[in-house]
This record gives sequence, structure tokens and C-alpha cells, in this order.
Amino acid sequence: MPTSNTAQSPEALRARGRAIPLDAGPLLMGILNVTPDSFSDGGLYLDPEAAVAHAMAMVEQGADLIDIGAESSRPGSDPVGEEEEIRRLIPVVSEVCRRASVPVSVDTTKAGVARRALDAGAAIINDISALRSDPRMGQVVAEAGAGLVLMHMQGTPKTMHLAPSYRDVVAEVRQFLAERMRAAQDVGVCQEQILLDPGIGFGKNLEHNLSLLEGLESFASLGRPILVGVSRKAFIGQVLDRPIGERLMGTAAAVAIAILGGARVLRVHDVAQMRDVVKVAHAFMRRRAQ
Ligand code: HH2
Repeated sequence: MPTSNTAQSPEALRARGRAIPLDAGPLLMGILNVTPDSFSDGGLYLDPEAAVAHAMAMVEQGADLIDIGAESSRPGSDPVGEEEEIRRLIPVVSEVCRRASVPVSVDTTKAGVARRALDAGAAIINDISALRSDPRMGQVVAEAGAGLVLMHMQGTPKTMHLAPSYRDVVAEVRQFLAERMRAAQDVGVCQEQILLDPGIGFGKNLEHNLSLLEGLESFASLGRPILVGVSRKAFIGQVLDRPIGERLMGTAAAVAIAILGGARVLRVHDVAQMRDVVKVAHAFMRRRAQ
């Protein structure tokens, strides 16, 4: 996906002087977890060479962005110390930024890790705590002019799955994202730097996740593009009664549903397969808009 040097369109993501266009069709964000314990690819890419090779393979398969994380956020997971997160992450981020043609996003909630990743060339910070974990995060992103993903989560990864509860999940997630967007702007992050994410699977049960997919269109009025991460997640396993390794087709269906609901960025493990899903869903969306 081409990038240009300035961001004029509200339908672009401004990230460190690049304008990543979000109106030419949904973008695929390929997932790279350099962790021993991520829920689906944990342990596969701990070796930096294997990690970089996987990132490059995803670019080859059509990933528009690469999202690199070094701390699992699977339900029940424990946090990782800052030094360890940096040790796992930075060599891989540096090398992927050097070699890949696409912008690199880093999945972290720690400002110190984000700063190091931005120094290594990352363009986007994907903060699943939406700036609530580390009070310095917003400032780090603002100073770098980086892209920022603000995601909704009820609770923390350690506890979020135990008793998720909402009166109206769509309304509450929407209100949360509006409030976090204001908080980001208050510390100097521009609207054009922000992507919003309802946080599928983060403190939500099956009904909550389905309701969010059903209500996705209502998030458009927040005024920023929506990122959705459904790939291989537990709610798909619940519907299908299938383990993680057998959720490809379920993921395809969920990705298509998210695109029909207006999602602009899809965070996925299986880039090659989801490329086709995106193309078909986008062709349909274009037709519907005629
Ligand atoms: N999901 C995961 C991690 N980070 N970031 C955003 N913005 N949205 C998501 O839906 C999202 C995310 C969980 O998936 P994964 O990275 O595969 O697993 P783990 O957290 O176990 O590393």
C-alpha cells in the first residue's frame, strides 16, 4: 500500500510524517508475536531471525502493516517487565523497519518500550490499554508524531475473562473510545494520528463480541477509522467448538463481517488467506456504495 509524506485526508492515518491511506480499501495488519506465550503463535517467533523472516513473509503476502508485540495479552496472562519486553522486541523491530516497505506498529502499553520502538523506526503504537497503563505514553506518542491505536478493554488481561459485564456493550465501548480519544488529544496527539478499536475478546463474552460486530457501524460517527482484531479468537472457537489451529474459516467470516461493518484495518495472523477475504468484502462494499 503506497504512503505519502503528508496527511491531508481525514481518511488517512498520520504516523511519523507518513500518511497511511485508509480510504482505498481495508488494510491488513499482520500479527507478529515475539513471545513464548501468545495464545496462538506463542513460542514460534522467539528467535529474532525467525521473527523477521515471518514479518517479511507477511509483507510478501500482502500485509499493509506489521504489528509486533512482546507481551501476551491473552486472558489470564501475566505482565512482562519492561527490560524483558525491550530485549525481545527491539532487535526485531529494528530489522523489520530496516527491511520492510510497510509501516511497523508496536503492541505495547509501556511508554519506555514505545520510546525505544519509535527510536528503532516504528510508526504506530498499538496501546491495548488506551493510554491508561502508563501516564507517559500519550506524550511519547505525541512527541514522535506516531500513529496510535486506542483499544477498549474491560479489566486487565489477567482478570478480564472472569466476569465481563455491560448494560449496553456497544454504547459503553463507544463512550469509552470517545473519552480516550479526548484524553489522547489533551496530551497533544492529533486526531489524524488515532485509530479506534472495540477490543474484541478483551473483557467480553460471546454475546458481547457479536453485539460489537453487529454495532460496528455506529462507531463510524466517532470520526476516526476503526481497527478490528478477531483473528483466531476464543469467540470463534466457541461458535465452532474448534481449537485455535482450526479457526481459519471462522476468522474469514468474522473479518468479512467486520469489513461490512466499516472496519478499515484488520489485525490478522493469516495474511495470505485474509487478503482474499478483504478483496471480496471490499468489492461488495464498493458495489453497495454505488
Ligand atoms: N488482540 C490481541 C493483541 N493485541 N491489539 C489490538 N489493537 N486489537 C486486538 O484485537 C488485539 C491487540 C490478542 O491477539 P494476539 O496478539 O494474537 O495474542 P496475544 O495477546 O496472546 O499475544
